[in-house]
Amino acid sequence: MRIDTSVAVATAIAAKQPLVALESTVIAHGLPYPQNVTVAREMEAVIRAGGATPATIGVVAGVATVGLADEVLERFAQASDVRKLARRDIPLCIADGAYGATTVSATMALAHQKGIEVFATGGIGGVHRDARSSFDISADLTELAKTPVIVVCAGAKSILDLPATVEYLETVGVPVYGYGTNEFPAFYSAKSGLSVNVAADVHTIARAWRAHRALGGGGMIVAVPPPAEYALDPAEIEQHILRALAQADAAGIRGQAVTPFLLSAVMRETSGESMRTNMALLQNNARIAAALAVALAQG
Ligand code: PSU
Ligand code: MN
Repeated sequence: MRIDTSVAVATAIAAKQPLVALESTVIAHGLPYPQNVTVAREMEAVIRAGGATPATIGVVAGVATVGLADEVLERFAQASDVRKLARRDIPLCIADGAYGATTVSATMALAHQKGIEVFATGGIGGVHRDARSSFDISADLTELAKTPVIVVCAGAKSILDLPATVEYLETVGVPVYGYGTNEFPAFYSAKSGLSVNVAADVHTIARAWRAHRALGGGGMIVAVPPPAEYALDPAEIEQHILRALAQADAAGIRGQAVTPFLLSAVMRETSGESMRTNMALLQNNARIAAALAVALAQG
């Protein structure tokens, strides 16, 4: 299978320099224009400033691409014909010669093909609140179980059943480390009431990662709380989330459309405040991912 790389990404891979993968679904289906392309560029800049090479991943006219060019980022941010790709959606996107934005699962799969071990994003998918009846569990979790990539994120949004998500990750053997915290962050807020193991710094994570890999482990989560000055009140967010869930239910939203629907409904329900939190934590995660990639490259 053909996987194109940008010159910068190819050069960094050849020289064994640190790289950080970035997803494109957060651009195409997670945030509105133009904030989506602004934050995509800011994340790339933060990673370069941290001494690593950013590799934003997507499928461009049927070609899996690691290191999207800036004009392609712009297209992903604006176009309505960009598919949302979980791992299982990549093959048909390639066969159709279509455009596709990669979710966490698809980004991990393609990053791993190029040997990239660190990936920064906002929130992972997980077990949905109605999973007992809908069976809706994100493919991100099964990908984390098998594909050796470290996902630096702010936990997951509480549109999901966070306790069930954390339990699932334990069941399938995914280490979940709170970055300087023993609590799994709930994206907008640092607190979820769920305990995880603490990782003190990137060097500790790098050592744990080598041990995990030596044991044949798959993915790992480094969960970073949102920067304190941008964190929002969990009780207030819950009210917005309940309204978003009710809207999704009333509209009969199912399957792949559920997460993008809930994300935009929560965005509508909350003010510009939640957008600022979202952008701040994406940048913060990119910064920590770059430091981790540098620590791993130092051996
Ligand atoms: N959560 C967010 N923002 C996002 C996503 C999740 O706060 O943009 C995106 C990611 O790409 C994630 C995907 O991999 O949604 C999960 O979708 P699903 O629940 O359909 O598996
Ligand atoms: Mn789903």
